[in-house]
Amino acid sequence: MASLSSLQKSIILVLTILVAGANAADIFLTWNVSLDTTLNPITVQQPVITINGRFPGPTINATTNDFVHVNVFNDLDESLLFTWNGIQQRLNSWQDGVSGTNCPIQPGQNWRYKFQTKDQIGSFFYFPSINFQKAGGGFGAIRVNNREVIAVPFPKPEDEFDLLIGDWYYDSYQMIRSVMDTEVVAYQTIPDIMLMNGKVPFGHELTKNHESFTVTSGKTYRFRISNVGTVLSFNFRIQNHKLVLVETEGSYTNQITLDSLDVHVGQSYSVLVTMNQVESDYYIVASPKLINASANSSSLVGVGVLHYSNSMTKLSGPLPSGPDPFDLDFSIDQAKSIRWNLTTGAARPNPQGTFNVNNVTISQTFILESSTSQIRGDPRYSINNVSYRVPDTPLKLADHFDNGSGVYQLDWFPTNSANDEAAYGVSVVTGEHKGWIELVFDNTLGGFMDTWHLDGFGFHVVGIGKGKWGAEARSSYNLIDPVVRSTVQVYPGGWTAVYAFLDNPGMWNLRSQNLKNWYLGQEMYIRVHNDDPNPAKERPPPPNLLLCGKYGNGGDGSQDPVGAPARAPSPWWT
Ligand SMILES: *C1O[C@H](CO)[C@@H](O)[C@H](O)[C@H]1NC(C)=O
Ligand SMILES: *[C@@H]1O[C@H](CO)[C@@H](O)[C@H](O)[C@H]1NC(C)=O
Ligand SMILES: *[C@@H]1O[C@H](CO)[C@@H](O)[C@H](O)[C@H]1NC(C)=O
Ligand SMILES: *[C@@H]1O[C@H](CO)[C@@H](O)[C@H](O)[C@H]1NC(C)=O
Ligand SMILES: *[C@@H]1O[C@H](CO)[C@@H](O)[C@H](O)[C@H]1NC(C)=O
Ligand SMILES: *[C@@H]1O[C@H](CO)[C@@H](O)[C@H](O)[C@H]1NC(C)=O
Ligand SMILES: *[C@@H]1O[C@H](CO)[C@@H](O)[C@H](O)[C@H]1NC(C)=O
Ligand SMILES: *[C@@H]1O[C@H](CO)[C@@H](O)[C@H](O)[C@H]1NC(C)=O
Repeated sequence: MASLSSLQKSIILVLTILVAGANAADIFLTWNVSLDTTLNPITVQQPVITINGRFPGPTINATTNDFVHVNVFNDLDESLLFTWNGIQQRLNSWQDGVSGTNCPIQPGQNWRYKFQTKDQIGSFFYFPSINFQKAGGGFGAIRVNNREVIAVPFPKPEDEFDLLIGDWYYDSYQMIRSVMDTEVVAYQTIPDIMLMNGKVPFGHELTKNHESFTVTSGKTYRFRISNVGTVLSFNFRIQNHKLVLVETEGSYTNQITLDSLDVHVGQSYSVLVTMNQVESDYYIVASPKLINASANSSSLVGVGVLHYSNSMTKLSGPLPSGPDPFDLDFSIDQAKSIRWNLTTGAARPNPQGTFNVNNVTISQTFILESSTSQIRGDPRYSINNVSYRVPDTPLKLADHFDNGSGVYQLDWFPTNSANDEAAYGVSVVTGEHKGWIELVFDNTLGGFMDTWHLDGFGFHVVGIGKGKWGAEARSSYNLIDPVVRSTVQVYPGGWTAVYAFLDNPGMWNLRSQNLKNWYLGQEMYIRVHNDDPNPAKERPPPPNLLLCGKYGNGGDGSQDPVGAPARAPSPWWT
């Protein structure tokens, strides 16, 4: 057979992709979301948010470009929204499910999301975005698989496991929320326990069941690990086994072999683990960072079991030790070693490196400092001394009907330095459509990790450093192969810089993934607007658009039966 010319090959490739594109599937899901008071993941009685009776909720298993329809029935006694952490909602912030884009789904009501996993692959998770509900459950994994026609840069694993790990409180999320809503001191308690897929640590005194994975000797498995917690970063490791890092939040990474991996709140990673040890049981450990949790006394160390199918051994002995939890250099060095694999394809066959940043023109720079502040006596979290106040009317709705008028004032927020006075604000700033933005995050929160997330886009993580950021730091940026991800950590007293390409018109939430910080105001919105409908046209509102606030039945949003405020009114709003 004659060999094909490169033109013929290109034509075949294009046709194959067109055919594959036509195969995008529709995935229909119905979720009953309710409060379960009998599940009690730890023997303490507490309400847990379940989806179809499950905690964590069901995995969404999609492929690039699929349409996911999720019909959410809210059986809670309060309003609810889900957000799809890392799913970029191309041209469609209407489906993003945060307080600035959607009216909350009222108790007893349902609402159908329809979103596309457009041009994406990778590991993500979803969670309830309002009312501090994430601390009560309601989260679950999202997988976006490669289309058949696009090679995955490693052999097909024997199986894949979702592993959602996060800190958890013995107090109910409602109790913590009410403390934050009504008291003049912020709820200070650190979480009580680390759960793996909703299960307590192996051997824990509050033993219900622990998490366990059964594997076959000699095979390789993919673990999709997410930090679904509220505040604690953790170090993940498997006794005697190496982790081969392959993916993070939609990007294939350089494949590096690790003994352990730090995962910060809101982040997701895929690692490959080969079962090359003697038939036995092994510990799977997630130990918190920046906390003194001695390996075998603290509930804050998540412990699961890796069980070889022919193992007859019962697990005993000390947990495998990890890095010093206070050793930030270890963590920073590891973070810097995670690079984009420039030669592999992802959602499209083009190498990821086709989209590199080494020669881009930056059109905007925001320098964003996270801090705590007292505003009118209330403890709040801020960005540049401004604490976000959630308006009754979603920004996106106000934008659509009235160009934002009456709900927010565009570009009032100081994007380059802290306001000289601590203030509340509805912070919405312009992001230049099709411009590259440089976002610099400074963490002045004291001894706490912070993590940041922007809906709608990926972060090209160009720099991580100690101390306060200054323009000279730019010379240290990695512009060759920065990894692209949706959530980035910022070390205590340090900075992180990212680039993002604002090619996705919409109203996009920029937030701390640390739940308390977020709930108490550490968020803002970037409005990317495109006057020219060509070539990228933002989608019109969906036919089932919910109305609330200014546009609800009440008209002025004060006490609106259709759409209540996204959060319970609290004293400092008046
Ligand atoms: C666990 O506790 C025991 C007894 O207190 C101690 O001997 C052991 O070193 C501890 N193991 C770890 C990993 O800290
Ligand atoms: C959801 O609830 C409805 C009404 O109670 C019930 O008919 C349906 O079977 C439930 N669906 C699932 C998946 O649990
Ligand atoms: C997820 O979807 C892929 C592609 O359709 C399929 O091959 C795989 O078996 C699914 N996995 C699960 C656990 O359903
Ligand atoms: C952790 O323990 C070490 C040694 O006991 C101590 O020096 C340090 O202050 C502790 N840190 C915290 C945050 O408790
Ligand atoms: C990058 O991906 C390619 C497959 O596209 C693979 O062969 C190569 O080993 C990967 N490189 C690294 C450093 O992981
Ligand atoms: C970088 O940009 C400049 C100006 O736009 C251009 O002249 C040059 O060819 C670019 N270099 C590369 C390597 O793309
Ligand atoms: C909408 O608001 C923006 C920013 O406030 C302003 O520049 C623009 O002129 C307004 N457009 C209309 C149609 O009022
Ligand atoms: C934030 O505001 C407070 C007063 O409300 C002020 O004391 C403080 O200096 C401000 N922070 C910065 C970094 O300007």
